[in-house]
Amino acid sequence: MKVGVIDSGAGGLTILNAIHKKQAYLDLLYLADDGFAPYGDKTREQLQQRLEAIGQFFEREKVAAIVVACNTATVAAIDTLRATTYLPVIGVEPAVKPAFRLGKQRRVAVLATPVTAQSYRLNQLIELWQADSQVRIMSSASLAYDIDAWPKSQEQIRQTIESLCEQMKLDDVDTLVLACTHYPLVKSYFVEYLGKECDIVEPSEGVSAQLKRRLEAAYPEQMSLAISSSKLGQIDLCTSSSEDKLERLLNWLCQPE
Ligand code: DGN
Repeated sequence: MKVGVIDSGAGGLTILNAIHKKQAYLDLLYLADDGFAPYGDKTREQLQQRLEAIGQFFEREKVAAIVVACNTATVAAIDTLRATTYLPVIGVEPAVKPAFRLGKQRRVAVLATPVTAQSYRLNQLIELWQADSQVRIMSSASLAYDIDAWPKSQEQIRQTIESLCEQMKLDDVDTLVLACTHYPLVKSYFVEYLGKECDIVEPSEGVSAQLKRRLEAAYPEQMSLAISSSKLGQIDLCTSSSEDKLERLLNWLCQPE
């Protein structure tokens, strides 16, 4: 059974990895839509049209489900994708709930792209779960883009993270929610500046579990056969721009956290 996974660049690989770890029997087709990146500076309408086209691409590729491994695309366009494809669609939800479940009266920073940071969906999630915790939503317009340009942007990434972490330290942040799928790729930088005592949460395992539930509901017999087989699924990567970008994706896929 094949599942399509989409992000604007390398970020969705954090979700793809989590899926492959828990559901190695699935074939995964990853599309890095870097020909249209960054998603963070596109309008809602542009992202809706793009996701509709991507839904058609995955239908032609005969996938069984689509994972939108991108917070920005999820908040801006997942409803359009769901309305225009017959395939089950799974989105990313920022790991706000798990962050607040870590304990009461936390000082939480949620870091996202500007589109996600301003979204009704994120603000609603925070309102629902925050209880006594203090929350600061922070955004970066450039970080996801720079991560896609790694390694030549390494110094820029370091500076951006250092300055974001300085602000978090001033707020005594003890929990950081990475609400862009690109950010876990550079988690070690956040750990370096914030220290190990700051909890850093991200949603990849939750998305993988949600995908499993949706596949079991939609394809019960195929799933039970796939789970009981010892088949190792195949991972295919493609980009909407160039071969050069494909090589960079492979770098991230092969790089330990
Ligand atoms: N990985 C995307 C996200 O989770 O929001 C980044 C989108 C972008 O291209 N800026």
